[in-house]
Amino acid sequence: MRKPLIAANWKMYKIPAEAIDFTDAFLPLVANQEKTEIVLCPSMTSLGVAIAATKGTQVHIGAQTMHWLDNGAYTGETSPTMLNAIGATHVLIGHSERRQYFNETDETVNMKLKSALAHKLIPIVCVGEQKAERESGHTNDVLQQQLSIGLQGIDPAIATPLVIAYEPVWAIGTGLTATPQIADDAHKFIRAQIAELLSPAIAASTRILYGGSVKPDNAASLCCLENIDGALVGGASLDPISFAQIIANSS
Ligand code: G2H
Repeated sequence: MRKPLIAANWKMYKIPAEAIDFTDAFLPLVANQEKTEIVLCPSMTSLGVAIAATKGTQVHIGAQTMHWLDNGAYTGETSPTMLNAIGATHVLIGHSERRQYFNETDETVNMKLKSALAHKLIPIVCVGEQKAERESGHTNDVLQQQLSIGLQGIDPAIATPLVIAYEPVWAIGTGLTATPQIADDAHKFIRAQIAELLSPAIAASTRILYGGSVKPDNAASLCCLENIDGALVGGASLDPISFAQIIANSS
């Protein structure tokens, strides 16, 4: 049985005071929500206040990225040990905006994933095809490549916390959403790849989230499908009421 997971990706929004305003409004709305794992991924400067504000609640805090090394001369980077030290529990890896604007590759995704698992951070690895790749019929090739490199050399013995987010790039922040059928087909393909690359048991327990213009009114139709175990939500997670509605509508 896979516990549904709904994660908020706040991207480069919300200063610490705004993060606190959010948690003040949001926590009472999800106080009785036991069925879903809820994760907020604020920017680095709001991680600390979000962790303090959610302490003792069932809401977890994750980072939007991290370096794979524990420390070193890497100006501007944040390490897994730093995330551990402040109490972050999850981390997004390889979001398409990181791949597009910050040169992240399947190889760096792989190094980050290994590091996150070794540091007991729950990794949410993002994959997904561009519009042209879908239109030319190459969606599965792209997913296969992202996963085979991204998951290369992962020890199945420590891979159980792995979470994958399928985010078709053409649906991110565009208002376009994959139809439930498109999303479920992609998730099914991803699960089959995980079975091949890691093991059938890990494939069966891995949560695969959908991301890309998830809103309160489309959450139910996406999240109720067999292979969809939750959502990674960008724009609609910035408002506490809308994000709480997505969680309620998905369960
Ligand atoms: C995809 C998603 C969250 P949005 O980037 O990761 O954002 O819901 O705004 O499309």
